[in-house]
Amino acid sequence: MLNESDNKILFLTQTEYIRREYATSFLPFKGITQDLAYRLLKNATFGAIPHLGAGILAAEAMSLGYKVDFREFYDSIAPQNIDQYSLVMASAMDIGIDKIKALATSLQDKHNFVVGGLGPTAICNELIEEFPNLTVVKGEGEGLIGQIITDFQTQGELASIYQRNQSVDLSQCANEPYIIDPSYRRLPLFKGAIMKPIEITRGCTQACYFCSTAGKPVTVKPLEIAKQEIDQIGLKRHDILFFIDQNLCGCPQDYSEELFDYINRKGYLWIGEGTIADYIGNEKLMNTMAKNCLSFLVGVEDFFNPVKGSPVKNDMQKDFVYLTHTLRKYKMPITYSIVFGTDEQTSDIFDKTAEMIMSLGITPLTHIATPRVGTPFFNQLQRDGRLFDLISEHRNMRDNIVYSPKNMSPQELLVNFGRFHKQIHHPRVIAERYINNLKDCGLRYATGLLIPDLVMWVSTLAPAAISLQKEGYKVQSQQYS
Ligand code: B12
Ligand code: SF4
Repeated sequence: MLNESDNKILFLTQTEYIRREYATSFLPFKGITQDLAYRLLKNATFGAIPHLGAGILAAEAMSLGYKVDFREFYDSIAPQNIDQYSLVMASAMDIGIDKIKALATSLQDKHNFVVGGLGPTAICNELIEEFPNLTVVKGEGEGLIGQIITDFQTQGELASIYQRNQSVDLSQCANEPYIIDPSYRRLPLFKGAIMKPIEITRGCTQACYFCSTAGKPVTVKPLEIAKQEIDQIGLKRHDILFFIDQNLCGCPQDYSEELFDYINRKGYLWIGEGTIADYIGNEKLMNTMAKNCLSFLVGVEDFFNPVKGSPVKNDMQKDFVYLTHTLRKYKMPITYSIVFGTDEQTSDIFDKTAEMIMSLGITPLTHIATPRVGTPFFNQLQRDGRLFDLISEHRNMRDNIVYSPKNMSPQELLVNFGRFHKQIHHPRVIAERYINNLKDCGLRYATGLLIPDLVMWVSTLAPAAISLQKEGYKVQSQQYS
């Protein structure tokens, strides 16, 4: 049995969107100034989004009398600081797998270490084979924390794998008390953040071949519960409601209209992402959504080649010019997610894409196609023997190529990606985009789109340039207008 003072859980979760070493490596200042600049950047952008999944799990532990402390997953923590916790938990995406393995090595034999999230779930069996003392939660963790704590208290040891019998159905979330328990909102990680995460749906209507969520059925929270949760967050004037849903447009249209009307009446700003093409024909809904939206991410991935598994993305491609004009007319501040390095693309994709972006004046969020363990894309690359770099941290979509694309060499992809960024996220181009957006659509629209532009500039251009330099490549600059 545990003493009262032992009832403490350390929860390690990723909160850095832009890894500290990347963001600071190019800053001209050093020491405290560098630290301050990094914090400012982190808090003003996506880096300050707390992990909602971890909050929900913390609520469950707290309801059982446990205290939960959060620490950044990548921070190093002195062993004596770990000793005060009876359980150590960590959440990791695919990118954090190697860090999970390093933590499991350092904690094994001494601590009960429980891991979960998309990363460990995808390689659950491999992990427990390599680390027999490790506990992996496969898939969603709701309801399992209680079971883990009970096993720990009664038997002193944990099973290797915990898994729910059924996946969470958000329409029944009233039966999953931790999802709607607001207690974790009072923890410093959540209270202190400007971006307040909330989820309305789980799953997605599409099945993109590179995505870990593909094929998961969509479930939606009852509208009254969603509104109640928004009220419970207690947003302040400068806070932003961040819908973490993989695809917010999985909500029925009348539901979304009522939800965003409620948000508008409260005067809250919000950010989200989804397959907006599903909604675009509904003028009333679009106007309601656009009113207080600060930024909405739409996955297009490629303007010219089909996206396997996504009928909506392929339809968007066909009518892309109309789509962008219509969304601009609604003053909906959209960033378009674009991916380079897929098997369909040849090296002319960079110039064609840059021309399209510049001619339409849209804001892109660009990534290097990156295989996620367990997806059809990953399995295909593995079957073909095209994965040459298995370091999980290199799957960061920014400055590393971990596989050989079909129609270009990894070097060609990296060099062109760096060159593309020099053009599209050049400070002059960002400034021009900002001024045009300001003139056409006003301050909220322009500022909402400036944030992702700046994030791209910092998070991708700098590391891309650094990595190109490291590799000895010369980036040729070319102008688009
Ligand atoms: C908020 C968010 C972030 C935040 C916060 C990070 C975080 N830890 O969540 C920030 C901005 C930092 C971030 C960064 C990145 N992110 Co992100 N992020 C999300 C987002 C939108 C929400 C996460 C969330 O709360 N989900 C809801 C909860 C309920 O689900 P969950 O997190 O999976 O948690 C459940 C289970 O997995 C499980 N579980 C999870 N952890 C644990 C731990 C334990 C101990 C247990 C028991 C159970 C458990 O229980 C939870 C409840 O059911 C998701 C998309 C999404 N909707 O999930 C993407 C997502 C997780 N991110 C993703 C990616 C790719 C990234 C980046 C690599 C992007 C980039 N280009 O840089 C970076 C990585 C940064 C880094 N430093 O390495 C991918 C991960 C894909 C994968 N298979 O790995 C996702 C799925 C988006 C996507 N569709 O591509 N992200
Ligand atoms: S639309 Fe987005 S969340 Fe849905 S399967 Fe495609 S990439 Fe994944």
